[in-house]
Amino acid sequence: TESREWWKESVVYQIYPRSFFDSDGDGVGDLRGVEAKLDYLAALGVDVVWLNPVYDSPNADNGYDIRDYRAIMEEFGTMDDFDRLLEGLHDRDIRLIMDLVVNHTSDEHEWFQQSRESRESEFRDFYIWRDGRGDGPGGRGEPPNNWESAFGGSAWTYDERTEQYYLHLFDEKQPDLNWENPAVRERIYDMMEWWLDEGIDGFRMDVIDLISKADGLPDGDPDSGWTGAEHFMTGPRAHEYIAEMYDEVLAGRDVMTVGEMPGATVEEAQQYLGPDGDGLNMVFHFEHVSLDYGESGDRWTVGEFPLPEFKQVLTKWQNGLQGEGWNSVYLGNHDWPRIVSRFGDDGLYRIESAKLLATMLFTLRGTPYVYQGDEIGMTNFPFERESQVQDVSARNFVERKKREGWPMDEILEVVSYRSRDNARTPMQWSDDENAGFTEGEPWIPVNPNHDAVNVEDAAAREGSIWNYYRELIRFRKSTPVAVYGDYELLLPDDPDVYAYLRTLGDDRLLTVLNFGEATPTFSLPQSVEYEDSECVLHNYAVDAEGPRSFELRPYEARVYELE
Ligand code: TEU
Repeated sequence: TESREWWKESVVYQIYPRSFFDSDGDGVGDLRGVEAKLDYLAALGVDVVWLNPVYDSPNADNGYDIRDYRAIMEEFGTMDDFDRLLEGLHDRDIRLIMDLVVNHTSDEHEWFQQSRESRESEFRDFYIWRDGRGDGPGGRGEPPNNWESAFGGSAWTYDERTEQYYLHLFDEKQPDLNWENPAVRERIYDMMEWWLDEGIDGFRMDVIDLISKADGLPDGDPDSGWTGAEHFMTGPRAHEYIAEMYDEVLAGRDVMTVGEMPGATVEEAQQYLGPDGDGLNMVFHFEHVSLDYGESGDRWTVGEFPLPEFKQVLTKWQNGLQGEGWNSVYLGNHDWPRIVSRFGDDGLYRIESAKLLATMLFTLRGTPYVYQGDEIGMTNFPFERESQVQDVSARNFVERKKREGWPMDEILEVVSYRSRDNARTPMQWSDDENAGFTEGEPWIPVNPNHDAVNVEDAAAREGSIWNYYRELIRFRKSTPVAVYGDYELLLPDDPDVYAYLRTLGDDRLLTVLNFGEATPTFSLPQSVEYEDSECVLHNYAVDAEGPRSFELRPYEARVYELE
């Protein structure tokens, strides 16, 4: 049987501090702003906060380009503010996990500054430097291989000073660290220990499956969605490094870890996690959130989103990690569009569909992650102008398409669906100016729908999305089968309905989710027998009859306890 752990029973709430709450009127959210909302988090009932990067950074990628791992970004506050926040969380029995970004640093990090100084620098091998290929323009040669940056363009940038290229899988201001170098690993482990000694409760590890690059850095398949990926997603020594990190830093500490892994398969996850695995607790895999990638194989074309495939992917992970690890359950975060806009309906059925998605998050097997604002059903941003696009990856897309001669309205159409900015607009606290997020000028525009979609309204309104999240959180806490129950998919081929059963001893939970506007009839397979049933969660009024057969309303969600 599954071992009982606090991080399996927890609900995680993700805070993107830049957009959460601004305490000092400079238009940027900050640590004191999070502190000011601690009672809000406690009222919602979450157990763990995951804080996106708050370290000193020039913000080429909003904090994912770290200049100093042991200092707080000035805009966000001071180390004192951090300590106060941590204390305030712990006082409320809420744990804190921090983003650990160690695939790369900022090019302004002292290590890189030294590394780029000369080929003889003791920090040279902290990063990945190579000569260009051939003679190329100005004698620099072409980039050492054909790998692409996740944000578009070559993954290599030429540096005049020492006449070599350095590798960056993300922006050119995010040079990749060289994990082959034991001195790099040692510095990282020291830094992790330093933060754990500060009293934090774990890490969300940014793109941690990318840290090992294949020997010789061979060219990648140019037709894959991310050229080079097969040579750096779970590269040859990824498991070894993570197991080492576990032994050196994490073993024996009561912390929680979740590795963000853009390329991870179930089999790889089993090894990162499982009982004989590398020691991580959870991974964020990308399979269910990349199903609608179009013909480009990445997020910049829009494809189909078939429910049977979605169910099949989630089911593969539910079953694949049974006894072999533990799932993280998420539908969005700061890198994806708003979940209700993407998987639900942000118009007529915004409330119903937001509740349906929440029902799924809290009744699958795994630890649920709630991204700030999803608990009030925040939606994508209505982009109208190019100047509204801020995210580095979306900006690069806009520039690329402009060069290709695309009309701006077509570019903005894709951006509206895809840009990470959608999830980064300020948290909507009230219907006041700037949604109560700041007294100043917000760093990114507030969604105009804050007049209707905001915390103040939702918290006071019976039947709101917010109150439903609260109910779900309480439900999960008091219902062991919702946490530990085995998972079984029902009606795999049903194109409209996602239904599954969770079983723990004599306890059974049946979840039925209607993913659309159609009104299909649900029929519980005869093999599932029960004497009595009670509908314990629902987003419409439900009659007393059992779940044997009933017609579903648009985006209807029901959870039954079966006896
Ligand atoms: O994201 C990793 C990642 O691969 C993507 O989701 C990325 O946002 C996408 O490819 C861009 O189009 C993590 C962080 O969550 C993200 O915010 C950072 O930008 C990225 O790593 C680099 O640190």
